[in-house]
Amino acid sequence: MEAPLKMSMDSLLPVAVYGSSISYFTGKLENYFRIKGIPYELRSLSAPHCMNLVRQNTGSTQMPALLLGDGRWMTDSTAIIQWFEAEFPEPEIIPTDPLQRFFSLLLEDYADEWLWRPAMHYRWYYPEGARYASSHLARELAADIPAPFFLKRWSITRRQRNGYTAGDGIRRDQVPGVEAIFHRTLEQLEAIFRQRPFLLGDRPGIADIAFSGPFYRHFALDPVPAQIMRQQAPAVWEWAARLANHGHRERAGAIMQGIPADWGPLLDEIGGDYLPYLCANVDAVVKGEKRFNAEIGGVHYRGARWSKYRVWCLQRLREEYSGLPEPAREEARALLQQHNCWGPLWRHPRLPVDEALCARLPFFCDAKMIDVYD
Ligand SMILES: N[C@@H](CCC(=O)N[C@@H](CS)C(=O)NCC(=O)O)C(=O)O
Repeated sequence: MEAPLKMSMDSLLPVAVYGSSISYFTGKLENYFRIKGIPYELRSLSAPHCMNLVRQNTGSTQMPALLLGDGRWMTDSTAIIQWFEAEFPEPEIIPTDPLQRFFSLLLEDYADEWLWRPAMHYRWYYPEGARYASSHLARELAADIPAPFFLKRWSITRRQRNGYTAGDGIRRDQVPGVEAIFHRTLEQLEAIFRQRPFLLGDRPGIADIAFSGPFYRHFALDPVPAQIMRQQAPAVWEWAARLANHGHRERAGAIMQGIPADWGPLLDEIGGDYLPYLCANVDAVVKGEKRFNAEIGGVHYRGARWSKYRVWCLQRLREEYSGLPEPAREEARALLQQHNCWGPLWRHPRLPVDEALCARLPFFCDAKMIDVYD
C-alpha cells in the first residue's frame, strides 16, 4: 500500500485568524502559531459583515475563526491545535509521551474552561478593566457600527457582564472566591516558573499555550490583575512574555520525564473545583436547566449558565484517558486518585453529550462554550 501523502504547509497558507487582539482564545491560538512557526495574519472579527461570514462558514460566531489558504474555515482553538498537531507533528507541542499528553490536555481544558471565570471577572467587574476592554473592543470590533462611542462601550460591558460574570453566577458574594482562584493559581505557577522556563521544562507545550489565554491575554493586560501579578508573581509575568516571544528563538530544549511533582497543586485544584463544576454542569444539562446553582470549592454560585460544550469537554477527557496504553493508564489513574480527580471524572456513568454539536470540529461547531443569549 502506498503511504498517504502528507499535506504541505504551503497549501494552507496564507492563514488568517479572525478574532481580537485582546481575546482569550485568539491569544491562545496566536501563541500556538508563533511557537509552532506557522505564519498567520490577525484580522479583526468586526461586526456585522465579518460575523456573518464566520457564522455561515463555521456555525458559530466565536473567536478565533480560521481561514486557510485553501478556502477552508476552522473553529475552536482546542480542535484546531489538535488538527495541526496531527498534520504537522514537528515541532512537538502536544507531548507524545502518553502520560504527559493526558495531563497536558487536562491542564489545557482547565485553563480554557475554568480560569475563564476569574479572567472574565477581573476584566468586566472592575470599572478600570471594563473601561479599558470596552474601549478597545469598541474601536477594534465595532468601528463600523453607526453609534456613539460611549453607547458601544456601554452595550459591550453590559453584554459581557450579563453573559460571563454577574449573569454566570458571579455576584458580589462570589467575588472573593473567584479572586481566590486567581491568587492560588499565581502561587502555583510562581513556584513552577521560579524553577524552570516552561511547565514541562525548557520549551513550551500545549499546557503553557493554554495558560496564555487567561494569563497573557487577560491577567497581564487588565489593570487590576496585571498589578497583582507584577507584585506577587514576577516569574509568571516573565513567563507570559517569554512564551509569546519563544517562536523567535531556539525551538529546541529538553523537557522533563513524567509529570512534575509541582503540577500537584494545579491537579488538586482540578479535582477540588473544576471537575466538580463540570459534574454540576452535567446535572444541569440532564435536567434541562439553563441556569444552575452549585457550591464549588466553598463558593456558592447562583444562576451559573449551563454549557453543552463543556459536557463534550468532559467526554473528551474521558476518551483521552480510556485511550491510554498501559502502563500509562495505571499511572494516570493513580495520579488522578491522588489529586481527587478520579471520582468526578467518572461520577456520571453516562454523559448527555449532544453528538451533533461538536461532531464536525474543527471545521464546524454548533455550540458555544457559553451562549450569552441562552
Ligand atoms: N472553545 C472555543 C471558545 C472560543 C470562545 O469562547 N471565544 C470567545 C472570545 S475569547 C468568544 O468568541 N465568545 C463568543 C461570545 O462572546 O459571543 C475555543 O477554544 O476557541
